[in-house]
Amino acid sequence: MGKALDGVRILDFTHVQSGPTCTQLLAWFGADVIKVERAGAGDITREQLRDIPDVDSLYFTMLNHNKRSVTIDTKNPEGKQVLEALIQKCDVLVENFAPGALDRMGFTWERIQELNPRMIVASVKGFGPGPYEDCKVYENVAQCAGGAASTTGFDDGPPVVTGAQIGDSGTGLHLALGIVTALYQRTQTGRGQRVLAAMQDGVLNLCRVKLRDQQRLERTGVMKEYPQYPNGKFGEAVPRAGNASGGGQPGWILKCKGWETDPNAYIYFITQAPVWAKICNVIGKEEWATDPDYATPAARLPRLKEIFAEIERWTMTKTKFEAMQILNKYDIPCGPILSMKEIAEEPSLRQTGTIVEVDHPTRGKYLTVGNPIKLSDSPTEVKRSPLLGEHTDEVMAELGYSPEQISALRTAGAI
Ligand code: CAO
Repeated sequence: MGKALDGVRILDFTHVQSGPTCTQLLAWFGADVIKVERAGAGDITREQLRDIPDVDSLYFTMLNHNKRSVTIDTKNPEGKQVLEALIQKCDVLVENFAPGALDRMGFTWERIQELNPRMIVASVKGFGPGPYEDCKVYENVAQCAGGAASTTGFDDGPPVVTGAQIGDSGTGLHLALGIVTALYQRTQTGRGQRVLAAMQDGVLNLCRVKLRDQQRLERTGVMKEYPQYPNGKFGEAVPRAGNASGGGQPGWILKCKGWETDPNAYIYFITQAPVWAKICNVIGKEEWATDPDYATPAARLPRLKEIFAEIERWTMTKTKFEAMQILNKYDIPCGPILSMKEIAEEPSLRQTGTIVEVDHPTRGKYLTVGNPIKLSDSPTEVKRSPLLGEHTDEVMAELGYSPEQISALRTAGAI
């Protein structure tokens, strides 16, 4: 079966996490992704957080599936010529170097346009134009500058970053959408264009509801679904909301049976208004369904702490999975707090290809997260990440270089 992006060639100049997540998605959708790395070194993540000596790390392998790897020294004049040949052959160049690095290499937007006017140049940067545009940025910097850290954690503690890599992988997703959109527009215009996804912007986009709350706070001085209400104080900026729901249905994380020894024996419980009477029945507080102090969402808001404490008395008598089973019978929205171990072992995630076991020539078998986006006419087959320079000769031959030329370029240190 064909793939959605069959025939699209991506010159993948990405490294670390944000850019590689983007090009991995495009590869899963069928694009030919040619990853350019420096000979001898490669993407720095190949050697970061290694669990097996001298073997590509899980950090690298889990972000670079379905790609080909070529080594080119793009600062060597002959290496530059190889890169020029690749620019002429590819549809998209994706990069996430520090600001200005591509220009310093001699590949400005103008130069790339000269070489290939259809080329789409897609970049991840930490910040868009403005005071921080020249800064190097990693995940947690973006989380802090994009509004996530100031709104995550508990009110009596410091700002907290989240384990979800919203700065890196989140921005990679944004960039991937920008690229396929630009490819679509190119079918009308015949022209390439620049695509920029700034990590601060990507994080802020994911924190959209917090900017909503900032404006609500400025207008009303209070946010009744936040744990600070009714007894705490609100300041000028959106506070950290602990585990409160970001939406209009109050929720909280509650202890389940075994919480004393299992750090993940918890459930997220949502007191959705339409099922309030069912919640009251399940927890044995039938009278709350009609009591005017509890019967309406507005009446419940100042009593959320007391309500969740009462629900928790019930959840503590059940394991998180028992609670799930009971609550789901009544359509009460809830979710178990799953550990990574539980997720890795979950059979249904294996069946859908969301968790995939991959074999690697030097590492052996390992687990990875497959494509979270499922296309019915373009199924994803997850293929192992390339070894450093594994496809240099193959790609050079496709560019028209003879074996003798390839060998000369290698001797000259260009590839
Ligand atoms: N041949 C020769 N030189 C190469 C090369 C190749 N194949 N590939 C890269 N280089 C060079 C670059 O040209 C650059 O050289 P100059 O500094 O002389 O211009 C140099 O390698 C290093 O690039 P860098 O500055 O991007 O790398 P770094 O490790 O210092 O910084 C990072 C890493 C991530 C902080 C930075 O790239 C960045 O801010 N990127 C944008 C934001 C981003 O994507 N951050 C998320 C990363 S994932 O957490």
